[in-house]
Amino acid sequence: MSSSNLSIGIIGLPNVGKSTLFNALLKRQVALAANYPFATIEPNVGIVDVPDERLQKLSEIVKNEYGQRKGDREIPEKVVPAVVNFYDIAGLVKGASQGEGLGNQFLSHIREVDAIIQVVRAFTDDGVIRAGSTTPENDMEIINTELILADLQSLNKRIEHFEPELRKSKTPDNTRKMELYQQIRKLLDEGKLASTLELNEHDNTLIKDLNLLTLKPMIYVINIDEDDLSTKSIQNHNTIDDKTIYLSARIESELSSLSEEDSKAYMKEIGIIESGLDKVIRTGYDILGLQTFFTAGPKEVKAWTIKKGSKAPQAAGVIHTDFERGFISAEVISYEDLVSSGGWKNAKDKGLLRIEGKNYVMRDGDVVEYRFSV
Ligand SMILES: Nc1nc2c(ncn2[C@@H]2O[C@H](COP(=O)(O)OP(=O)(O)OP(=O)(O)O)[C@@H](O)[C@H]2O)c(=O)[nH]1
Ligand SMILES: [Mg+2]
Repeated sequence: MSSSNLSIGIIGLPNVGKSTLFNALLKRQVALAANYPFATIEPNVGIVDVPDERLQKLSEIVKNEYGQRKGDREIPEKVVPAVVNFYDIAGLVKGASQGEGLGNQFLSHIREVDAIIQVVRAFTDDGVIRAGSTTPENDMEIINTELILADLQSLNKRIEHFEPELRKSKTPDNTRKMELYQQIRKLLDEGKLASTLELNEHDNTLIKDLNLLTLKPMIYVINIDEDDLSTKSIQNHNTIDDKTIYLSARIESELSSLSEEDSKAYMKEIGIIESGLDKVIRTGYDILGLQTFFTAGPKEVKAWTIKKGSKAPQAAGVIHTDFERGFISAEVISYEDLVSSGGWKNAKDKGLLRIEGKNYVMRDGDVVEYRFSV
């Protein structure tokens, strides 16, 4: 899946801290990537590990079962986390949908990503110019309005072209398409994001080619003052709204260049409970509709990424296409069961290892071994 990593674009008004956040993500990656090749595809694209404590635990279990070392090699030889691509997209200004600034170019960059992080400025710094907005709420409105206007343009164009086509070919799908176009246009006209419409899988495939910006999953990162961190991060921790993350991009940037130990001590000092970056990455992974399964052995402990709802053969196909074609069965144990048993041997004795067939729907944290024939 590494060639087709899902990607998250960081968007927002100019000077809100997008690049500061992006660079913090990359710095963190460089600091972590001792045993994993760090890759920047382009200056503004970074591949970032998804933090997952379970990898560490699984490695310990593998060590217990297979021994600490084999010759001069440590076991497991490799630990490979799941990854997500982040894109640092230049600032979007009011009027972008009308070509203001580098409007169309920015919007086309946003079109390429699978999900969006919208950075909103809530820090005060007279030294940093605010581009066209005075409050965080206003920031969000400006950005969302531009996305909505851009989508309205695509949609109006589409409806115009689609009308004659529908007259010629009134299939159920075509009729449904037009219905959806109209419904979404109405929402956008009311200033709402297309993502507020609940769509089933089939509806989604019907309108997929429009590649609407406001249909993409989005989270807000509120870039707050250092002084507000302790209160807000606690509030945030308890909030049910998991689509909003409060952090200070500047502090995250400082933290990401510290050793793990120093970073923890500093976090404690300023009252941060959880790394803002970790939260950004995990939430991003989650809104992309992704989940993780693991393979674990002496050679490699690895987190694999699949869409929620994937079945066992599809998941096998992420490892290798042969695995999907020749799929026979999957030997599955949940991460929790494996940890509580302390290893496969015990788990097997307790009857916790399951053999699952081709209709098994994968669960997050499944530890899997595939049987296949080619
Ligand atoms: N005080 C404070 N300043 C910040 C924070 N985050 C970013 N800045 C400053 O704001 C300025 C702009 O930050 P960038 O990260 O370059 O902003 P950007 O959103 O990438 O801007 P564009 O790429 O121009 O759209 C820089 O001078 C940063 O140092 C923060 O959390 N607190
Ligand atoms: Mg920038």
